[in-house]
Amino acid sequence: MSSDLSPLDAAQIAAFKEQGYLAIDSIATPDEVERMRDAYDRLFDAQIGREKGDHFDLAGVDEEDRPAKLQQMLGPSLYAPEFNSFECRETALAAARQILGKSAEPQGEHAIMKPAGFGAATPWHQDESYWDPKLEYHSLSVWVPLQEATLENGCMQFIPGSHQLGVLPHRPINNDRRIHGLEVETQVETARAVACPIPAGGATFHFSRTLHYAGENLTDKPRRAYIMVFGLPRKPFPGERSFSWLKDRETAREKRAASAKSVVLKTGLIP
Ligand SMILES: O=C(O)CCC(=O)C(=O)O
Repeated sequence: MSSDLSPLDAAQIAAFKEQGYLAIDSIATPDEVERMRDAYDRLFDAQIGREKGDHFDLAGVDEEDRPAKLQQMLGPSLYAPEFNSFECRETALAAARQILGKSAEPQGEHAIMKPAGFGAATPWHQDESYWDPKLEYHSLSVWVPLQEATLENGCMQFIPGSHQLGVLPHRPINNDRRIHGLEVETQVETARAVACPIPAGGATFHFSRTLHYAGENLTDKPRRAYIMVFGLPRKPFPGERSFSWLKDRETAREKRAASAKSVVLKTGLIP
């Protein structure tokens, strides 16, 4: 990384724009990673935000008496304000502005934790498939593992060039409307997938249409990732579009959010 204000060099920016993904070895110092991990574990141990629908099982039916296979938390900084002061947020924003332009802004943050030993795979998907189809997006995510990310614990994998596709048809995992997580319906050319193992405090970047996946966690330690979303101010989508897979959902998370009137839900950005 060349400097805090220009974290990416020209070759990295060009590669990202061409391939739709990028991996770098460092965006957060070891000391910062340790502080982030402490805050992260505190939030997940207490399942903070669950009653508002901000903590849930992305890959299962999210019932109270079943262990969550793929835990997601929306807006961790709402519950642990120290996330706002971690320097990697500024660095990631600076990198996003190098790619998208100066008007790129933070558009959300979340965390995905794969529990030790049984953390489920995150199926192939495009983030935009989760979002309001009435809006147009020029967005990217910065994914930061808080321990080494490996093939064994579920590092990120990408299909090069897939950011050039439109939004492909998706469905809830296993076609079960009670499950929050989405999977792409069309066949993915997994032989073309590029796995990106990176050290703790490294980062992968992907556009909102880049097809991506993360495998199961087969290790005896949790796989923690903190994810920041940045984008240009959203505008109305030119023309008609609707995402049929977002209709008629019946997730426990949405029910909890509706009864608690979750703030994060209203942002419409739930990758
Ligand atoms: O952390 C994961 O398992 C998946 C992350 C992801 O899908 C994302 O950041 O958009």
